[in-house]
Order: sequence, then structure tokens, then C-alpha cells
Amino acid sequence: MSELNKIAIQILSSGKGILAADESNGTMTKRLEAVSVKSSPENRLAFRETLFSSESMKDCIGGVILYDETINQITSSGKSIPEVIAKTGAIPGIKVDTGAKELANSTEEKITEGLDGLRERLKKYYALGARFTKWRGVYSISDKFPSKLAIHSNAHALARYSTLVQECNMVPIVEPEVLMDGSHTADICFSKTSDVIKKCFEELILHKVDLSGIILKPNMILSGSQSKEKISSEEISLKTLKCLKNSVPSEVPGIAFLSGGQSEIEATENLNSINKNNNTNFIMTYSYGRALQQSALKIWSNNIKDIDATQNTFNHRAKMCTLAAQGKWSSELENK
Ligand code: 5MM
Repeated sequence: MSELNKIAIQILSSGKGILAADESNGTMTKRLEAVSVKSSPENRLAFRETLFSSESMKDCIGGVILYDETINQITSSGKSIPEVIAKTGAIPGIKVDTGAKELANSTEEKITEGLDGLRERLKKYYALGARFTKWRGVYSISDKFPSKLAIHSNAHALARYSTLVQECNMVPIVEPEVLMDGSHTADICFSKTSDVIKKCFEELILHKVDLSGIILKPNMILSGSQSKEKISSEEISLKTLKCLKNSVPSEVPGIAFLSGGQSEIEATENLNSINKNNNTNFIMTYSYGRALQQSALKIWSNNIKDIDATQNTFNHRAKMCTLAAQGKWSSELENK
């Protein structure tokens, strides 16, 4: 077992998942302003420190993805954020892409940037305590999209990013996110997501990435958010499993889904169905941002001094997701 494989397994095993707290300042500002809190470095730190010191970190969270600002922040107790996270047993990680920009020659689509100077930035993050990283490619669905150009260029970037990360002894999370926006059916999502993931692995293999030392972070197979089609959690899980079974090489140790705009309960229920029906050898868990933090952020914004109330809300969500990662969740547990 390689060192990278060990790290990946440590992050994902025993029902643990990943807390995606890597919102860039732009996204975090939108989230904070939506609950009428000023987006200052102090407030961003206060919310995140509250989550990272919660009791559920120990049993539920295997890794936390940070943003550049956060990994460099020092808490009120004088500890760095990676130290606070490592003390709970979770592994600190870092988002290393610099965002999705307009794709030249297909300007309605996006290409994720951040390869320039990446090798040097990775060394700095390793020294700060990061042992895994994240890079997100984004793809939209329409009649024409994602184009071959977007599929190819994002896969190429994900592969080049992964080689540099492994060279620096960290585990790359490979996140190709096919967005939920649109009125497409789940079958269209299935076919476009399959194309995207297959191309990613074609490039990862070409670039000689050690597949046993990565984590895949894909979307689930869902109907578009404006679609009239409504499919059950059971159907979502079967389509998602079929897509991943057909597109992901067996060496990959685990898959950690993004929530992508699903409600907290939808993301939990769907992950639970996926695990109940899991007929693959992949660990199937969560790497949620909104589906772990939304309710906690609302409670925190009511009174940022009431740390217990925020932590209780976050603990509940983390516990529900961890049960779902083992196929042991049920809706009755939400009200206990
Ligand atoms: C936490 O949100 C991340 C967004 O970062 P940007 O601010 O750079 O857009 C995002 O990559 C996130 O890690 C994944 O999309 C998963 O989050 P959700 O909310 O979809 O579970």
C-alpha cells in the first residue's frame, strides 16, 4: 500500500467524509451576506473555527478542504487552523486551483486555472500541514455542452494538477463537477457525466498518475434543477452507481460526492441509497460544502457568540452524513 493510498483511505474510511470549507472569499462573501453577516477575515475565521472545533470532527470528518486565506490563519488560542484540524484526527487539505475562467473559443464554458507556479505553492502548503488538495473542473449541460473542448481541456488540467500534487506527496482530489442547472433529464446527466469522467481518467492515465492515491469527487446523477422529471433516491443511486462502475478504474480507493445544490436532506438520503446499493469496491462517501454547513451557518448568524448552538447543528448534519456513508441513515433519525 503506497503512502498516498494510506492517506486517501484514512480520510474516507469508517463512514468518515470530507468537510469542503474551501469557499473562496467571493463565494464566502455571498454565503455570509445572505445571512446578513459582514464578510471580514475575522468573521470567516470565527465561523470556520467553530465548525473545526466541533465534537463530530473526531468521528465523522476525515479531512477538511481549506482555502488559502484559512490555512494561513491563526486562531484565538494561538494555534494555526491546520493544527486545530489535525488535533481532531482529521487531515487538513487545500484547494489549489485559482478558479474557473472563460474558456477561449467556447466562451460560455469554463476552464479551471492555477497550474502556473503550482509546484512552488504545493511545497508551501505541505509545510503548513496539508496532506491532500483539491481542484474543481466545472461543466454545464445543454444541447451543445459540455463541448469536446471543455471536456478535454479540463481533464488535461486535472491530470497535470494531479501529477504535481503526487510529486509533492499529497493526495489530489479530482473534482469534475457537471452542474445541476438546466432542464435536462437524469439520463442526459448520466451520459454527459460518463463522458466527462472517462476523459478525466484517460488523461490521468496518460500522465501516469497513481490512481490508488487519488480521491474522485463527482456529482451524483440527477435530473436538472429546472427539469419536470422527478426521480426517486433509489433511481438516483442506481444511475450514479452504474455511471461510476462504467467510468472509474478499480484502483481508485474512494469516491466522495459533492452536494452541488441539493438540500441537506436530499444529499444525505441519496448518499444513503448509494451505499445501500453499492455493488462496487469503491468507498462511497461525502465531500460536502453546502450540505454540511447551510443550517449551521444560519444558526451561527443568529448569534455568533452561541458556539454550542452552531456546533450542535453541525454535529447533527455530520452524524447524519456519516450514517449515510454506511447506508445506515433513515429520515426518522433527523428528528431525534
Ligand atoms: C466549498 O465550495 C467550493 C466552491 O469553491 P469556489 O468558491 O472556488 O467556487 C466547491 O468547490 C465545493 O468544494 C464543491 O463544489 C462541493 O461543495 P457543495 O456545496 O457542492 O457540496
